[in-house]
Amino acid sequence: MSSLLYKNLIKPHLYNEKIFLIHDDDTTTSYKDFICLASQIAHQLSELGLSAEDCLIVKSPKCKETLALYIASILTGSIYLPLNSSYTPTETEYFIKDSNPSFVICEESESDALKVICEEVNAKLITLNSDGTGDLTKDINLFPEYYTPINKDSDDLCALLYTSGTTGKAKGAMLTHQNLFSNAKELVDLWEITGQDTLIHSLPIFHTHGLFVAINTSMIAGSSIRFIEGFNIDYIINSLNNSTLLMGVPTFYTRLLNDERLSKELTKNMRLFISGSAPLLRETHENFEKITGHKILERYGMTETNMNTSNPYKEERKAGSVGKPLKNITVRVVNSENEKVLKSGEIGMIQVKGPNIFKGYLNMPDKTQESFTKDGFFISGDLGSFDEDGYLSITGRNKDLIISGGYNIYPKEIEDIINSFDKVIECAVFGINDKDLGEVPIAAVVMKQNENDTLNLKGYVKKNLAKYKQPKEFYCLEQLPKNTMGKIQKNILKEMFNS
Ligand code: MCA
Ligand code: AMP
Repeated sequence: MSSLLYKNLIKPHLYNEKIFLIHDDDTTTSYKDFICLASQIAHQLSELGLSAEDCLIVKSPKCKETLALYIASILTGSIYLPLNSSYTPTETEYFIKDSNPSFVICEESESDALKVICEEVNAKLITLNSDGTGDLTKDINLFPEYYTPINKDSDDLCALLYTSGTTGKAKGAMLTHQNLFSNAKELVDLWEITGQDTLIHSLPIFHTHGLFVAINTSMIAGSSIRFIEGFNIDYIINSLNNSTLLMGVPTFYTRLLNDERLSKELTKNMRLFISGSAPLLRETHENFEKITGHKILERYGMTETNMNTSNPYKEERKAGSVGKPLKNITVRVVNSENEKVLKSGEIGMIQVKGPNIFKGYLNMPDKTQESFTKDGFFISGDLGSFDEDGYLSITGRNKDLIISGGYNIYPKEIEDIINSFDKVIECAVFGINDKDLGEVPIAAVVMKQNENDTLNLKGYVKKNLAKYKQPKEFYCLEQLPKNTMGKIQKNILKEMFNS
């Protein structure tokens, strides 16, 4: 019995002495030792009262122990909820109250701020710091190194990942063992990932990309991972020689292209460069090929669906396209008004169906229902078209979303914060082009008479929002452009500020 993820990610490695993680300081952790650590953490949390079906919030920094919490969650049958470690306490409060966890793991420096919130929902707060110290690991060696896994059906929940809709209110996407396993297995087969691979892992591990795409595929294939804390260009450049795989957002590739050390020679041992989470410019694709000889493989996914399409490994990888639907996944482009399936070349709404699609949004049956068509397709909110060879291109979005360096930013959430500042009448947050991050958010603000107080406004925003969501600039305007219905015209603002 056990679970699909246990059988495929954990069990094969119980006695595997092979290197799993290569750390920044070049020390290593074997698969066997990593799973022992995860098992000890599972024992520790079970002893403290974690049960199968409980929600486990993990907001600790990227380190071996944080990753082991994911595996401990699979062992204990709990529901793993990773959170961006840079969220402010105000942002975190919403997730804690909405998901009602029994445990919250955070850095020591945050525990005072989160304590009161955890008490309100009766969640236990445990600390874990970036160097692996904290209450979680203090006496970890006292616990047994084997944990008998809890049985789970394929359709049981395994993880809860928050993502926002057009309303700006974050919704917990419920993901099952089947969703995660089927998708990762398909990617392993398609991208031909094996035990010979070494992946450069420089993404955060609280999103689909860095956690499920990167970690699940590596563990299924038995690959090694260079587990880097953040995007460290020197470390990455130095790793290219003795690695085979890189998974990144487009910013990784534009930053690599800006580095004079990037060359054919440096990347000759690399097998595959993969990009996703945000649009990869055709120009980046082409320049990368010119300098390295490698064609970046672009794929397309969402939190609710994992990966939907990918360019092929062996056949043509097209610049500007996110490739073809994965095996067993149906992707169609429809006319949003009459639901008619469109022909190649015609642009419409992208809809997806398959074993990868999530179970629904936590405690939001209406939102869940609205997100599916009558015949069971998930409505992505992305616009695109197929070409004659069956390759999909994303041409736009039907949702007010800014993607900055691969992080999704929902303007409504930022506008709500700015509008709650007492000197603001109204505002509009929108994305402008940025060479490094693709897009960055900026704000156009109408202040009350004679109250041009952007300095205090910035401080207020800083206190309430994670760094990546904070507008890079605040512009005070006398009024915002509006249409006859009174709706703010963000397209005009974008034109005004996109120099
Ligand atoms: C950092 N900053 C940002 C971002 N990252 N601002 C806006 N957007 C960002 N993404 C801020 C920093 O706080 C800093 O502010 C300044 O910008 C420059 O920081 P820098 O050190 O250059 O940035 P970094 O730390 O190197 O980070 C850039 C990054 C990072 C490596 C691109 O953002 C990143 O890892 N992005 C990946 C996100 C991801 O994993 N997305 C997958 C989502 P200051 O200078 O003022 O201090 S999953 C998904 O989308 C779907 C399902 C899918 O298909 O994969
Ligand atoms: P998330 O909120 O993290 O689930 O973000 C999913 C969204 O990221 C998708 O709906 C797309 O809008 C966008 N996205 C992901 N991959 C790509 C890609 N390769 N090209 C363009 N947009 C992408």
